[in-house]
Amino acid sequence: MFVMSDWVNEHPMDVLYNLKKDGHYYGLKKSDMKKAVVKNYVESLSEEEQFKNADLLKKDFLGTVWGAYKNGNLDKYIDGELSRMGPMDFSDVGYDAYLINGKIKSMLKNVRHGEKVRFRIINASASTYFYFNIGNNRNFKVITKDGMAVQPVKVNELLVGIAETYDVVFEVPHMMKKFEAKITAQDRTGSASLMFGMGEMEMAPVKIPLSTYEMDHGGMDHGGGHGGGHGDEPGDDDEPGDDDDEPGDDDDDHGDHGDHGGMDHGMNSMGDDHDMPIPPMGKTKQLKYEMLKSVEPTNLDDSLVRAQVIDLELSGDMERYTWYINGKPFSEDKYITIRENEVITFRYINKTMMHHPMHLHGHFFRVLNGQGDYAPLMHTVDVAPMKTVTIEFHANEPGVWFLHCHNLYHMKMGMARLVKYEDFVQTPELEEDQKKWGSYMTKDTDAFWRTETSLNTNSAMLDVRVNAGRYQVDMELEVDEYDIDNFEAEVMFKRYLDRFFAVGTGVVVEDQKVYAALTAAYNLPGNVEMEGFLRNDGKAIVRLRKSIPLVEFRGRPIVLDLEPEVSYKDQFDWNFRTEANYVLSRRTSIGLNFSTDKNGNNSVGFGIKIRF
Ligand SMILES: [Cu+2]
Repeated sequence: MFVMSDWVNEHPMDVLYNLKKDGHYYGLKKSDMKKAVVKNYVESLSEEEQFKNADLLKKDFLGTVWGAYKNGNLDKYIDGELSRMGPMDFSDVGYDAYLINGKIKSMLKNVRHGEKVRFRIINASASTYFYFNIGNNRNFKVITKDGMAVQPVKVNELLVGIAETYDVVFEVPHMMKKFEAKITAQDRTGSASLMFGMGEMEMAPVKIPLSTYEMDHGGMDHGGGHGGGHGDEPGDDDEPGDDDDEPGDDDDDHGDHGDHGGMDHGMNSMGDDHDMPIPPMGKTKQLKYEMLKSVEPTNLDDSLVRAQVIDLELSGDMERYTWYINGKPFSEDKYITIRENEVITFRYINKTMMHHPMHLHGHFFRVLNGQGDYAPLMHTVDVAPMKTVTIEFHANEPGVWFLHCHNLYHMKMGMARLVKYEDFVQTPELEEDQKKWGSYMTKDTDAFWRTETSLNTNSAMLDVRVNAGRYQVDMELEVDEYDIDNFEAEVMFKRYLDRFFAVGTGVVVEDQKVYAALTAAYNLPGNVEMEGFLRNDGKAIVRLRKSIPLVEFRGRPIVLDLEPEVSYKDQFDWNFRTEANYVLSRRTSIGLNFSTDKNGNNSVGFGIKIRF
């Protein structure tokens, strides 16, 4: 048994609270962890290799503009901003450890050379995809997927989605060697190892964390299925390592020859029985769904009625951390109704930059991967970023079945449905259960708050946001020059119509008067927040807000905020505020601010911001 999991030193509900405060809450922690992985790797190299690999230490993991420019990815930063998609995102949570059978490092005893080891790999993590490798990219055979037999296929890497399972068979070569079976979190913030065999150590290659806008050329594209016409998507490159002379090909490594062929550097670091990593070789042959072929035909009877294809578009919103199917969270659209004895086809269309492992209870479904009658059966299918995957199954298990993304934070925040057979009548017990437990399945309408306060030499501010699904209350209080006559306040109650657009109403306090106001907010391409207000005294206000992470300094970003505002009542008026903040931690920033207006009132100050 090879159970993989992720571990965080916080209560999972606190993790969810943190993500609701800010979808990128764990950005700093993940950046620190990636830096540690790179540092350990570089330090383990010989002096000469350290010199050659010094550039690795300059990788940007915070997504700053300067970092993107330095790594040659400025165009990708701009594209990400314009499309409001952001960079490729491998995980939302910063974990403290990754585990195999509950351990970071462990040893599998009594494995002899020449024996076959069958690993039953189960991804039991909350929200982590794992790479699986053995030794120096050695081949192994995949024989089941989700417990269903597939025709053996030889690869040297798996990318295992949450809730996916595989059985793989590894034939231990006749060599005096100990092998590392290694899992690496897809975001490459950490790994875990299980050792087996006897003799000198053969470690798996280290997966160097990718900088924010860097593409993974190791074949991260796992989903595929029926391509969605995104020919230039990352991972579509011709797969490296397809040639037959790759190292570790177990057809020709009986004996002690040829097993290192193709390694270009780092030979000297091999063979030490401690944490000496070897360089990644790029020679990976990762399992793709297209390679999976059922042992038995899985085709469904032609005489069965085929229901209309059901499109399930997967999308989400990192700003308010909500996840949707067809634009709606679970609370707003609970059921997908199907008819017994029909062939049901779901087409998952991923509109996000994340992987979603889509899991259906009560059925094995065919994944239409081009293998015709031998399409493999699964209970969980990975839908890769911006890809489309089609599944079908025979509706022969009347009931109400949960269908959900198995990233548990996505599930909790709405990426779920109930698949209900049309004529199925729930037993009273089931109905009772649903009432009792249903509210635990998803939390997408729960209220979550966040607060930010700033104390500056020239002003004080307090922002409070309470978000509950589509509803949000924003409160902003501000005192300029610590003069109560300058007190300003806005309290707005908003409803988000979609990911980008909200309308609402509220009150505004300005110049010691109180006004009622209507508001509309829209996130413009380029991730510019635009907000308009119409007050009951006829004053119209339009405000823009743009936040730009400029540059990294000692592992922390300096963020520039721009906030121009124009208003009209009898005459045009404008003011402009800008801040540069150095983010010290998740909680605290220090910064400078400058504001100016049409009448030439300038103000400069500095201060501290605290988030909680
Ligand atoms: Cu998901």
